[in-house]
Formats: sequence, structure tokens, C-alpha cells
Amino acid sequence: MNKICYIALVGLGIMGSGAFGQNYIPILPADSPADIIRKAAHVVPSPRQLRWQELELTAFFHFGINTFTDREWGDGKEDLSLFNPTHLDARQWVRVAKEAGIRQVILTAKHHDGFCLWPSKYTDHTIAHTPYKNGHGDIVKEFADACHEYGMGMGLYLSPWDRNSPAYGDSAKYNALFLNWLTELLTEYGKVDEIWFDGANGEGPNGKKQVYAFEAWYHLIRRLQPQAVIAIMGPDVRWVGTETGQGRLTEWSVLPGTFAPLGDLMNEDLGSRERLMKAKGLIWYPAETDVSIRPGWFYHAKEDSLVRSPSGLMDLYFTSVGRNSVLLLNIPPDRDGLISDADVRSLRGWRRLMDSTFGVDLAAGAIRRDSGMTIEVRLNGEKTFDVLSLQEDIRVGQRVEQFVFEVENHGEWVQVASGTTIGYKRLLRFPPVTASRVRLRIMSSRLDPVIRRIGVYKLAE
Ligand code: FUL
Repeated sequence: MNKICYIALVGLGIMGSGAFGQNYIPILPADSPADIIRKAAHVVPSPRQLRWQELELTAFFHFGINTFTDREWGDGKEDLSLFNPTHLDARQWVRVAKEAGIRQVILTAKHHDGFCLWPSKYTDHTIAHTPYKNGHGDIVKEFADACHEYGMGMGLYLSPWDRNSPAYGDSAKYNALFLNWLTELLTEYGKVDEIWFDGANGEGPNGKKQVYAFEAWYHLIRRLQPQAVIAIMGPDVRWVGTETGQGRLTEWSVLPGTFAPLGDLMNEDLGSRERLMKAKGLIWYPAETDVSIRPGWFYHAKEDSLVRSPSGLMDLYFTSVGRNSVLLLNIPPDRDGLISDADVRSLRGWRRLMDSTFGVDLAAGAIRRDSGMTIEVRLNGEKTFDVLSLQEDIRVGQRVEQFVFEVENHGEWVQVASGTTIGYKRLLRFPPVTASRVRLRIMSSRLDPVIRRIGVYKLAE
């Protein structure tokens, strides 16, 4: 479903700088094209963005009234007596995610239907008016406690679009209500690591028109939970632009900080030199790839046979994390309030594939020789591999524009892979090759490339 995200955040005083430098650099009228490119190469993540990027694997739990009505988008008029998960165990959700290698999870505290999984004081459309625990339940609390117990990053999804609230469309009133909801979520549940503001809105041309007070929301989050990244309709993390799980082959985390809307644009290089030339400033704004383990975002029994397979999940890893993005994999709890067996089995299988592929870096113990734009790696003997993993040191910026990877074969260098951007991580698969020497040639870079890691692996059979 279409989301629009805006890079409209420059000048709000919330971008900030971090321990490593600036995650926003303005462009001055006197800057030459070369100055602009040099500046782009120096834009770096804030500490909260860096922490988030290094998580690699995060998950969504879509759970709410839709789980019980078998719908994807509720209209806000649902009968809340339907909501009664009988075996809900948020610790199971978090455990399943953790065992799959996921390091941060996000719960839909309120989806578009307006139903609050916590007993908010500011609306009656909440869990307090359901049979769950006779109206004494608080699933945000159960979820937050489980995250904190398991050392899992904790995030909350709060839909700005609200089909239940009578205040929606009365901008000032709804914005005040939204701040109250945020305050509850940010003060009553311990540490929050990510807030996810969905851009979806299905009101249509004749629907309600609500102007969101984003600036006030962001300032509140920064004040109450300064470590939390604000995603999608927010300054720290950008929607990749698709829900297929396929990120861009050329993915820059440095983008023009203009007020231009960023739609799906999956075939465009958002951080190209041409785009940067037209920018007023440059911003670190990395991509998050959200995708569901099932066709829908919410649980539907009829989709039990359509859960992605372990190798399908492996593909997602390559096309998201392997394309300079973070994977946000949705795993929706069922009507009992548990992650169902089909999903658990797939996640376990995926973890086995991940461990047997990435558990052994065949470039470990190698001797690396850097000479300008070429890095040669002498492996510890002859190795057979079919995966290349590259990482730039994004703490100094993202720089590489084009690279080639070669292996030595009887004294000759043979190309086995090539690509454009690297960023935090780039993974490439190719037919198996056997070699004891490999090299990475940077064909084009915005400034001296800083390659933090070169790894080679053999895919699990
Ligand atoms: C979309 C929503 O409309 C879907 O229901 C889901 O929450 C997805 C993650 O984002 O915009």
C-alpha cells in the first residue's frame, strides 16, 4: 500500500550531529559540483542511525482487531468484543524473533482502525473495552516487558491515519490527542528504540483532511526517548519504497535534503550525482525494507500455506540487508496470540541457512593489501565460495559508486561480480569459484573509499 515519505526535515533542529560528524550538511550557493560531491562523501549517520543500521534484522508484529475480523484495514467501527486472544504470550513472539537472529521488534500499538493495544486514557477504543483479561490487559506492556527481558530492541508503530477517532480531521484537536498517545507510549513502557509512523492514508479526495504536527511529535520523541529512531514519516529512517522485499541495486544513504516527496521510485537512483546537484542540503537518510512473511500484514488462517520458505527468507536477506538496507520482516501473531507453527518453522530453517552460510568467513585470517583503489586479499589457502560481502565504514561516510570483484585463476584476474553502491553492506551471489587470491577494484568513488570488510562465503546447500 502506497506510502509517501518526505525528506522535509531540514531545519527542524532535530537532525543533529553525532559523535562522528554531521548527518546533515547544507549546500551553499558558492559550492562547485566537486564541493557538493565532497560534502556528500562526508555526511554520516547519527549515533542512533548507526545503531539501527547495524541491527540488520528487525521485525514487525502486526496484531490488533484486524486479526479477529480477518481484514487488513479496519474501518474503526469494529465490535471490540471480538478481540480475545486466549493464549497470548508476547514472550513467545520475542523469543521466536530472537532465535531467528532478529534484534529489534516493532508492535502495531495502533493501526489505521484506531484500536489501541494499551489502555489509553484518551479514547475508549482500546483493549480496556475488550474481553481480553476482562478489560485489564495491556499488550504494549506485555510486549515491552518481553523485549526488555530478552534484551531485544523495542519499537512501536503508531498510525497517524485514524479511522475511529472523531477528532481526526480536526487538525489541532487530533494533533493534541496524538501527542497524548505518544506521551503515554514514551513514558509508561521503558526504553523505546524505534517509532514507526506509517504514511498510508486511504481517505481519498473527499475524505477527512488532517494536517499532522510532525515537528511537535518529533520534538516530544527526542525529549522523552532520544535514542529512538523515527521511521518512515520521520527524520531517521526512510521507507525503501516497496513492500516486495526487493531493495534497490544502487542505494545511497546520502540523499538530497529537499522537500521533495519520495514515492515508490524503485527504479531511480535517489542519491545520484544529478540529484545532489539540485539539493539545498545533504542528509543521511537510510532505507528500511518492510515486507511480510505472509501475503498479508495481519494473520489470516487461509495464508498458513503461503508463509515464505527458509530460502525465500534468505533471498529477502540478500535483497534488503545485502542492498544497503535494514530488513523489517513482519511476523503476525495469530488469533490465539501466538506466532503460528508455520512461521516458526520457516524462521528456524532460515536461521539454519544463515548460520551455515555466514558462520564461516572464508576470508578470515587472510592477508589484505590496500593500494589506493584496489584491495588484494590473499586467502588462507584455496577456497570455494559463491557469496561476496562488502562493507564500507559508514562512520566516515558512503563513497563507493562502482566496483568490480575478481579472483585469480592461473595468474589471470577474472571478474566474478560487480556493482555500484556498497554502503553499510552489499552482498552478491555468483556461481561457485575456487581461488586463493581475490581483489576488489573500486572503479569510482566520491572520495577515498574506506572498505571496512571484505568477506567471502559458501551458500548452504
Ligand atoms: C502500510 C499499511 O497500510 C499496512 O497495513 C501495513 O501496516 C504496512 C506496514 O504499512 O502502509
